[in-house]
Amino acid sequence: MKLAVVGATGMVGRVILKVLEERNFPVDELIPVASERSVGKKVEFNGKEISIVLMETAIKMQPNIALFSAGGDTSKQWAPEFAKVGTTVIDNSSAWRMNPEIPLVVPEINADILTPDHKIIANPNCSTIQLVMVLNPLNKRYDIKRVVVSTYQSVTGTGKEAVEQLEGEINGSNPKMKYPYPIFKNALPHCDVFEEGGYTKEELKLTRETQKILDDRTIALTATAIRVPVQGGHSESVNVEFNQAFDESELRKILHETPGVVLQDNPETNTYPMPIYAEGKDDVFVGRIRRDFSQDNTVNMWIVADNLRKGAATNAVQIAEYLVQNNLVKNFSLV
Ligand code: 2RA
Repeated sequence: MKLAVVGATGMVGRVILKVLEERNFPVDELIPVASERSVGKKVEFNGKEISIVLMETAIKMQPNIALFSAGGDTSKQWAPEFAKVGTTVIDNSSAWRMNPEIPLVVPEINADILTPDHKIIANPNCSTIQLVMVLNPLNKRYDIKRVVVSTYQSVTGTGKEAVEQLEGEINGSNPKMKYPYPIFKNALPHCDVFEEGGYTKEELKLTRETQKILDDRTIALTATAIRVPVQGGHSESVNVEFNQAFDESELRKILHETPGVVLQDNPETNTYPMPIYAEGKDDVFVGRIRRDFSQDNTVNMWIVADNLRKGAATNAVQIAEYLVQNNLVKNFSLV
């Protein structure tokens, strides 16, 4: 398998390489791709130093799969060029997610929609992935009517410069500002850019992507996305109203039995999900489960996941694994 990682030197790109190694993904030839300024640099993969190449070179090498994490503009321009040579692209940007022709996939939920004809596959937004991993089994059992979600998002979601701003503010080194305001000792009600109706793009992604992934436009969802001075992962306070009554112990059992979801919920022992615990793991952690006494058929939950792993790199690699395991990759078969 020839596999390209586009954006190999970025935060998510580096985690993709790590996850590919951890999961022994069947890579015979890794093709790390980055911008002009990274040409000549090398990345380490499976104990080898591999030179970074430019996009044009990578396309000529005709990779079977290309994992993109290089921003929407790069993906818009180059994903179709890879597709033309038969590469299957799994893209982590928002560029293709709402295109009706492009599948938006969380493997545990809807990988079965994938066919060999899908040459560009969209990886959902990190805050969406952890949310739908929990909503999906509950929607199937109790039919979700409405979701109200407030996110508390890690600076790693913005990237290296945001992490450097936080670290700089903590050690008092007067860092370059990535955010419009200090993030240390602060909370910014502003993730991504503001769009119509006073919502940010991040908040609209949660609504639109959730409905597409669950294939259920009847779900009403409103979100408020907040940036907080946290490194290890995104946290979400979620209020879910169902169209029918639910049994709390059954709801817990459903989540406990959902692959990729881990219940962490015992107030007596202060057991609940936290980013410092979720960091570096691939599961989605859920706790603080409690009936909303202010409204019938409604439950409150707290959901935490490492936004660079299950929220990005691991989900993308799991999509690639599904393609390989189901012989959906052109000119490649495991047997
Ligand atoms: C963020 N979800 O956290 C967005 C993109 N990674 O900023």
